[in-house]
Amino acid sequence: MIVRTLKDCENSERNVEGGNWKSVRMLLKDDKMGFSFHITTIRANTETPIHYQNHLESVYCISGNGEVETVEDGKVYPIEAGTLYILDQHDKHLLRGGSEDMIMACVFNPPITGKEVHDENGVYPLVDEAG
Ligand code: 9YT
Repeated sequence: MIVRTLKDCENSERNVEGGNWKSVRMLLKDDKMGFSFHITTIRANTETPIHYQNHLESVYCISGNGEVETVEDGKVYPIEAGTLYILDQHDKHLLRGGSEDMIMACVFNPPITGKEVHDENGVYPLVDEAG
């Protein structure tokens, strides 16, 4: 069994700063679980374009508020504590922090590798257009 605390992971290289967001990667590919698990903070009053072309992701809001827009149809979904959004179609989306930071629990299949994420397909619009 593996046991980790958020606090320990925050004080390690698992804690990654992304500008509009920060993410603590508590479980990664090398744990060989078939998924990865992240506690991500989406900062208030930000908008981040995301397109996970190679991964499925579920995102559960623990606290805070914001919204997610699916780019293809322009639909906007409010997010608050207790909301789960599920990117089952590799949906291109815009994630917006509201008046407060959002704390999210995120699961990826296949799992994220630390390396891959610095080169994350689609988090940056340029990468997305090139792809
Ligand atoms: C909300 C969301 O998509 N989180 C993804 C994880 C984060 N971008 C990371 O760990 O790189």
